[in-house]
Amino acid sequence: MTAAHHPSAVTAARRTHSRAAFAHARHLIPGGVNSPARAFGGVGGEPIFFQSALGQRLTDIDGNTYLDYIGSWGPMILGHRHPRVMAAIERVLTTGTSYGAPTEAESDLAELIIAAVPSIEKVRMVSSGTEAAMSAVRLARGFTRRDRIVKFAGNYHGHVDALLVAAGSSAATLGVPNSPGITEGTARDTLVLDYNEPEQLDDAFRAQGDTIAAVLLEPVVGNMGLVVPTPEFLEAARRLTSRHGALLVFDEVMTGFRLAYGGAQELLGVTPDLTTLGKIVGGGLPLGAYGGRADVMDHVLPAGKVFQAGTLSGNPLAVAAGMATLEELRDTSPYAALDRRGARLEAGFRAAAAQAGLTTWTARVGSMMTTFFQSGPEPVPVTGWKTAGPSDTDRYAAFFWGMIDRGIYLPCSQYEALFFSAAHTDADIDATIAAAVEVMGGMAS
Ligand code: KE4
Repeated sequence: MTAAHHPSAVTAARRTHSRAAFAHARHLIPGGVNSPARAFGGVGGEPIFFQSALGQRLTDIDGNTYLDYIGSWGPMILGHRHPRVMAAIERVLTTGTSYGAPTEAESDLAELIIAAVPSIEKVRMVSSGTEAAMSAVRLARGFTRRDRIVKFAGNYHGHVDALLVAAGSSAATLGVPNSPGITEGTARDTLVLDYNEPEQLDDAFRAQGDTIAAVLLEPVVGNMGLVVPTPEFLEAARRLTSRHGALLVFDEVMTGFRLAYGGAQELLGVTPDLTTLGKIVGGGLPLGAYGGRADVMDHVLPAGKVFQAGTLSGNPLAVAAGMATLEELRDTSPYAALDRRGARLEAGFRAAAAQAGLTTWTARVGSMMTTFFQSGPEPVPVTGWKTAGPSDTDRYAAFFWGMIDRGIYLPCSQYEALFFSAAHTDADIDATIAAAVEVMGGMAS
């Protein structure tokens, strides 16, 4: 279903500069944006252009402020312009921002990542989550000398050719499961199964286990909206990959340092062979990473023969922002407070939907949450793309715009998780719930 247009009538007049900026941008940049997730395709209307942010708040170019529940799609777990992160960046501005040569700071960040993430013995830095996923896939194929990759419908791993098949995130929102430009040859080596259906994994490994290089998954899914794995699913993925000599790869670009300091794998108690990271690990600057078993990572050039490279990989500015962010998370451990506020927000949204007589399914882990709007009489548990896909995206769009009218900036797609930061206060959460009560009340079927 494509979302009907729900431009917020109440405040559209307050976003005249955004409208003009968008009209101008579209002449210069495809779709007027540098990433489709920002284009508001899933909620109709036009994207809002921003000029600044501080803590939990964003300010658009018309001067309107919003409580930020995207946080740059995950990186801003400390809130925008955290003093410790800003100070670290300012220090680098006095020395140099890129050398194309090694620096000690990269080893310091590597040590921090290795100390934090249970599965990582060695790590390589890159410049995005996509690059981390692309590199991990190539490494898994090079290490196992096998071709096939297993991924799951509704999981998104960046715009990697081999993985842009039935992807979640903006690809799912835009209803483009297979992007033009992906060759048959590429897609042939990617097996797409259903998340949380371990019997499909059993069947795949029984049929072709000796051709599978890796199973790649989001250990808690953000990219079809939030979906939690069942223990049986993760157990099957770990057991079957071990038994058949394939690698288990956790894509923790979203969940890394978000759900716990050690990521989803610390919470779930499952140790993958490789982990990809992004977003928080760069503190909002361009930095991704992939790491894991040393015997696997030592196959990466120049230690081994699997090629991977990057001009700006591990650059001082991004490393400084990442270091400061991870040190602050290590020193302050905001996770219990994030979970407490998350529980408050979850209870508030559930109660608001019940009060309005709306059918919804809300899923949450820590400070990641999604309320799925559904069109049936009873809530349907969302366990994978088959139950996420049929969500009522028009209803979600109406909710989104109603919240925009009240200064609450939620993800511009039903198939995304919201994030909130350590800067969000109890009062912010309560104001968000109050807004949801009003908006959902006005949507009552
Ligand atoms: P980037 O290349 O965008 O840094 O990371 C790709 C990626 C990989 N893995 C996971 C689990 C991810 O969530 C992402 C990127 N997430 C999207 C939001 N769902 C980023 C927003 C965007 O594409 O603009």
